[in-house]
Formats: sequence, C-alpha cells, structure tokens
Amino acid sequence: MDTRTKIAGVELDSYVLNASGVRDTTLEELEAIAKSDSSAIVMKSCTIEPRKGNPEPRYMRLQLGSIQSMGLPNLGYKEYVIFSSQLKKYNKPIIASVAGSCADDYREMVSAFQDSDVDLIEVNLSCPNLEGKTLAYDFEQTGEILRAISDLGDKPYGLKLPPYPDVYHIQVAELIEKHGVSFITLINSIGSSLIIDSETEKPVIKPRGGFGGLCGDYIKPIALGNVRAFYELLKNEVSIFGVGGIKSGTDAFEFLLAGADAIQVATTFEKQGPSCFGRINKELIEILERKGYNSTQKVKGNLKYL
Ligand code: RRO
Repeated sequence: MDTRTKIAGVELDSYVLNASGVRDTTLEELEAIAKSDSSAIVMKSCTIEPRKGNPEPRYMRLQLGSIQSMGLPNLGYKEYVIFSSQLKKYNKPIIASVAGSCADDYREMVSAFQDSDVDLIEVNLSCPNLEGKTLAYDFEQTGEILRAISDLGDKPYGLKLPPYPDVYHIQVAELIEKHGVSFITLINSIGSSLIIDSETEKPVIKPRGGFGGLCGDYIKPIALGNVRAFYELLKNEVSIFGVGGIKSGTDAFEFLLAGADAIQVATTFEKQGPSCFGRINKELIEILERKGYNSTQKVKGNLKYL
C-alpha cells in the first residue's frame, strides 16, 4: 500500500501526523513524536517571547472531544529554531508553527524559520484563545500579514485557519491564491465554545469566563465541510492538512475522500499518546485494502455524490 503523500512538495511517508498544540512544546515531547509513527514533527505554535499561557484548569477532556484555552504556552520561537536542528537527525519533515499578534511578529518569526532546519512553516492565524479577535477573521489584517511574509525565503509556508461559513470561502481562497500560500491546515478548534457543568453551575475551564476552543468528534463534520469547500475552490494548487476529530482510520479515510493531502491528530493524541499515529495509519490501510485501492493518492478528493 502506497501511503506516501506530499504537502507543498515535501514528501511524507504516511497520511497521519501530529497536529500543532498537543504534547509538542518541549524537546522531549518533540522527540517522542519523532520516534513515533507520525509522518512529520509539528511543533507547538510559538510567539516572539516565551509564554506561560492561561491559568488552570485550561484543558478539559470531554466524552466526545475536549475544550481548551491553553493561551499559547510555548518557549519562544528561538528555542524552536534550535530544536529544529536537534530534530533533524530523525530524518522526518519538521513543521514550525508561528502565532504572532501583528505583521511584524510574523515577519520576524517566519524569517528565522526560513533560515532554520524546518521543512514547512505553518502560519497560525486562528488561535481562538487570545484577547482580541481571531486574526483570520479579519481579511485586511490577514492580507497585511501575508504581504509581510511572502518574500522571506524558499521554504513553503501555509496557513492554519479557523472554520469559515460558506459566505467567506471564495474570499479566503482568493487571499490564499494571491499570496503564494502553499498549504492550508483546516480547521483550528472552534473558538468561543462554552461547556457548562450543570451541577457546579460553572464552566469546565477557567480562562476567559469559560470560553475556549472545542475539539474532537464535535467538530469533525465542520472540518470535513471546510476541507471539501477549499479543495473544490483550490483544486490541487494548494495542499490541505485536514484536522478535527480524527481518531480512527475511518475518520482519516473520510478526510481523504473530502480532499485532504494528509491529516493531523490532536485530541486523540492527547488522550492516547504517540501510539495513535500507527494505529490510525494501520486502520486506514485496512480500509483502503478492503476497498481495493492501492494508494491514498487514487482516492484523494474522490467523494462520490448521491
Ligand atoms: O494555545 C492555544 O490556546 C491554542 C492555539 Br495557539 C491554537 O491555535 N488553537 C487552540 O485551540 N489553542
């Protein structure tokens, strides 16, 4: 079974890798990902300065996923530039993720990673847990950030995006095409979600009055819808990482049909640890074999219609 895939020309040995944000902040955690069956090493979104993140409790497992408001705890981008050289020996693609608060921040961090050992740069415009708005919902600011980072080097960069309702799909696709974005990661957690414990009459996480990003099974149909919509608009010009509620080979296969070039696992990685990547990949291969396909590429985007 050929499960190789490419994101922006960078080859991945399998369809399954980790998503930014889970167990990927320290070198020790990143080395655990490097030694797992994840087909790449995606690092935690980083900022100019180190951050402790939001007060606890800030992550809550739920029956069908999780809600969190981590608040970007990370070691500062300079550490991740160093980590990229330390992780190179594992011979796996390394993906940086940057999260700034303005175009200058993005320019400084993307510029540093252009001169590092990472293979791809994910520009996170969709953290839902900071004060102020989610950047990717402001198209003017998104355009400004894209203009600031497009001339900094040859490494492909992509955007981590929030879910969009259909009225914005064409506008976002135009921005992506106009600014040379090579890949997109769809979707980030769904911000401004609220889980309430009726017994205690309190939210289940502390920051920002309980508002946080919803993850897991709850968001899979929305992730699939965004992957499909952008796949149809961008065809094969821009690679797509699917993320949101993938816990089995069946989930991964659904994202493959929708048009994702590879999938990233977050909540299930938090719950099950690094063994989840090999398991999901094995289950995906079993489904492909049972259906008589000999590669993921043959299936990508081939959703059938009723
Ligand atoms: O750290 C976080 O709170 C966080 C980030 Br940067 C993100 O992109 N998505 C998310 O759900 N949480």
